[in-house]
Amino acid sequence: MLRPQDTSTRERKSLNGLWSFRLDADSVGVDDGWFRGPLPRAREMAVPASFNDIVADPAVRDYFGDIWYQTTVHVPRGWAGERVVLHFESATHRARVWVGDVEVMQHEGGYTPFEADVTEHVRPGEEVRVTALVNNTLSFQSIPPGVVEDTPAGPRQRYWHDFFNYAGLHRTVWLYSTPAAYVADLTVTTGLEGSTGTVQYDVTALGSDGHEVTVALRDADGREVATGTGSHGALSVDDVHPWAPGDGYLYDLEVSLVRDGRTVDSYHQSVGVRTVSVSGTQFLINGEPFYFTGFGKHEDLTVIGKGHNDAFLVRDFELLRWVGANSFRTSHYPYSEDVLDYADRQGIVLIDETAAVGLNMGLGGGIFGGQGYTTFSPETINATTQQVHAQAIRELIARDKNHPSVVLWSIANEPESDTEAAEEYFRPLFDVAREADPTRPVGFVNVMLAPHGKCRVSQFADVLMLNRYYGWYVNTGDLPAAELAWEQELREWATDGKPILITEYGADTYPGLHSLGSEPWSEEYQVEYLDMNHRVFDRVDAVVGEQVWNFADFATTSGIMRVGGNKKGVFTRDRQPKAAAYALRRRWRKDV
Ligand code: GCB
Repeated sequence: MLRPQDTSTRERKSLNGLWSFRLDADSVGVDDGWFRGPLPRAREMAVPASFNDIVADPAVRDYFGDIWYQTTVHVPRGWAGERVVLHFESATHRARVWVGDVEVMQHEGGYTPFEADVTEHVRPGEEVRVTALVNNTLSFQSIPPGVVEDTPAGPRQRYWHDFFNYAGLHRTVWLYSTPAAYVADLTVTTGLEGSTGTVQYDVTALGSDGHEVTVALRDADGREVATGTGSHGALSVDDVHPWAPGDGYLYDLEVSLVRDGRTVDSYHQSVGVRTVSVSGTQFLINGEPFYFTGFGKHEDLTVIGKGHNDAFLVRDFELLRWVGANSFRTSHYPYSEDVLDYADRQGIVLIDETAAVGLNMGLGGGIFGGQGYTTFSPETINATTQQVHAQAIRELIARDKNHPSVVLWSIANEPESDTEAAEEYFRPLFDVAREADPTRPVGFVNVMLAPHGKCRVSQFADVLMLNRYYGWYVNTGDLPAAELAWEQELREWATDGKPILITEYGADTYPGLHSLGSEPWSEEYQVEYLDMNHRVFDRVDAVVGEQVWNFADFATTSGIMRVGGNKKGVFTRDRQPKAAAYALRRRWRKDV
């Protein structure tokens, strides 16, 4: 599925703004036909945004179940004869959508796009009603999983990931047009041979019998550097300017459908010419060893929750550059496509992760220990979940395959991985990822509970991604002991001969809390904790990167392990630096 865009043959109209909104705790809306007219007894709600922190009612914040959104849109007059498509960039965690009285689509999964051809249900020049029934309940068959437990005080949603279950319409909703014959999909892969770049392309066109596909590649100054015909082929670029970390150089590939000399459809794809590979314990970008510096992040903001915001997008990337980060992981779900597009342009390297987080009954919300369930079983995470997970992997790769910034797929964060059931569950999922994208390495993020020798899933991974909290969750406050234990574990992993990425290490830090004795939670401790980790990483050659947990403080469920959320941010939730930010800047930036 291609992201909607305006071109010489296409137009799009954003449906963002204030929508009618209503919770439906008893799930009566479908039977009562709420989509058949103006949403009864509705209030207004911002799109894009999570609804949770907007309404001044704790019951709404923690609500789970059915949620209705509705708006109307004028279909442009000029779209007569065109194909009209309704496109949601995401709906968390699932949705059913009606146009007028007709249900046009359903989608499972809260962080990837979905769309429907609605040409037959709209009339250019007229207004049409769009109604979305969003549902944010997590179950053992959703990604991420959760469970609704009956308690004396009523049903309660439980889940095992350490961030607040924000929900709603977090990203743009589009109505867009294409010609009846259109470019439906496009896959681009690139290569480098000395100063020559190659751009392989594969176009899927629909409704296009008798049309010819042509492609033109232009450099950043708009100069045409290569052309081709046919739905697939390889272009060669002399004196190529590669895409590289810190140098987000992009070419523009224009794909056209041509008939009788006339361009019927045109679509533009940014292309960064770069290679990614793993060789022994090295991670190579353009054939050069790459060392990741950066963070695990979240889409998390005050008031709008997981709603996308361009100002914070730019602010966050400013801070990444300021601190010397060259990369981040889209922990723990696919981020807005605006983030990926921006990372391409800024030359920021991404580890792109699915929403498979919390598949581990040995932990929950920062707490180690049994959560009262067996992780993999017919009643809990089972074959159905595995199918949903496989689909989440396919949708992530289908959406993000053409982004040069994405160098590695992470198919899960900290799942149970030390059991036979885990091995059986994950083996086919690695195949799914590799089939969907043979060009990028694939991995998953390993948890401390499954150390080297016990983990049965890391055998399938091209890169070892480790989250470790020596000096925080273990050896708390004892950095010398932490340093010994951490180095010992890391050296064991290094015997696997694969690159090791430290995808999480961090210490909760209350901004403004100081302690000469460098006690946990103080800004001094966070600095010393990071220093200790860096000494360890620098002594183990197989370590190819360090991503601190977390870029910024973020919202979580309430619990005795959290003080107003997770405070492991190097920046506060409003994006101001803690002392650790300056320490990282000194390590990561060679120029200051
Ligand atoms: C982890 C998780 C992350 C948590 C973090 C923590 O290992 O991957 O989601 O927020 O630990 O702070 O406990």
